[in-house]
Amino acid sequence: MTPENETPEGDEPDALPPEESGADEGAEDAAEALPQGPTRCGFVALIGEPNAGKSTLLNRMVGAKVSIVTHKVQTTRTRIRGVALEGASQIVFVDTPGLFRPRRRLDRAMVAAAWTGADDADVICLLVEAHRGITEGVEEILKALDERVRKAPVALLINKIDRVRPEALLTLAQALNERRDFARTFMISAEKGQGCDDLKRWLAAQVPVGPWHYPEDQIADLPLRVIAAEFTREKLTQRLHQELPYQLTVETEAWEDRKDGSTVIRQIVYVGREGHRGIVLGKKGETIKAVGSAARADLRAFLDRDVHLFLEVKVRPEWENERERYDQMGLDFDGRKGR
Ligand SMILES: Nc1nc2c(ncn2[C@@H]2O[C@H](COP(=O)(O)OP(=O)(O)OP(=O)(O)O)[C@@H](O)[C@H]2O)c(=O)[nH]1
Ligand SMILES: [Mg+2]
Repeated sequence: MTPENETPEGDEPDALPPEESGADEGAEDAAEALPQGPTRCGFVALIGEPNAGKSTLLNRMVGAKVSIVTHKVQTTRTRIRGVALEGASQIVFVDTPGLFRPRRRLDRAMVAAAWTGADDADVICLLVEAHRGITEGVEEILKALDERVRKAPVALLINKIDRVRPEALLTLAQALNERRDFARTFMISAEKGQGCDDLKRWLAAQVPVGPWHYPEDQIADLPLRVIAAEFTREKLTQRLHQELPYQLTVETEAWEDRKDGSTVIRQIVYVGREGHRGIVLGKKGETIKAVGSAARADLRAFLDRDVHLFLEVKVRPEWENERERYDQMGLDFDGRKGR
């Protein structure tokens, strides 16, 4: 990944003129995609209850799978930045862990990371699930928004509109707008795409004028080894039941890009108990084998190269209380702030 703050062209892309924006590479139809007017760049935080569809939306906006998605709550554990372009705007979407009432240390670190994402954003998008409406969790988030967000505009995104009848949407939008003065309300389906183009165009106009933070072809700002570990955690979460997905973590231990064009990745799955190790391995190692091949397929697509993935499962009873594990995830051990 390319370091942050590296600009797409030279030192002063402040008002990136079209002829310096990569058009000179050749293709005539590239002219159509040239940024119009001064460049813009800013951070858009996606917040909401667990499972609201934040990561699904980030991936749609970026156009690639950057953040993992499962049908279970509390999938995302840290802030994940995905970069999207719209006209002359570079929009840095910040996916955050869901906001919920934390119980354990890991929960506290996750919720702190989510709020840090919101505090640092130019625009905040609050996702509310259309079919669930104003839950207790949504109420709490609205209250917290009132208390801590004063400057940044907050847009309301009613997500999963494919799951409800249109009449219900208007009532929900009205009720939420009575509760808070949102900068805009969008009805979207992050999964199916409805409303997402409008949302992206609007956000592109909201982010401040300024140079792009990332090179034109960068889509994520997260170390590759973390993305790789996340892909494996997604597959584990999809296959394991009850509390187990919440009681494990995955770390990339070794990464080797070989001359033959392939990459060798070694990862460790940390679990809290011996019994959990057996479940993660599965009968004759079937579960871990299936997880490995599904994760490898995602990694191949993401890296666009052949991948050899080796997974090891280790019992580490205290992993949730080890600072090192949080550092690896980009979380603050003390739950004060995120990355
Ligand atoms: N029907 C429908 N399902 C959706 C939509 N958007 C997301 N989902 C599903 O909702 C579930 C949760 O999606 P995620 O993107 O992981 O949600 P999240 O807000 O990132 O969840 P956490 O990381 O746990 O906070 C997944 O099963 C998605 O496929 C949508 O527009 N319509
Ligand atoms: Mg998520």
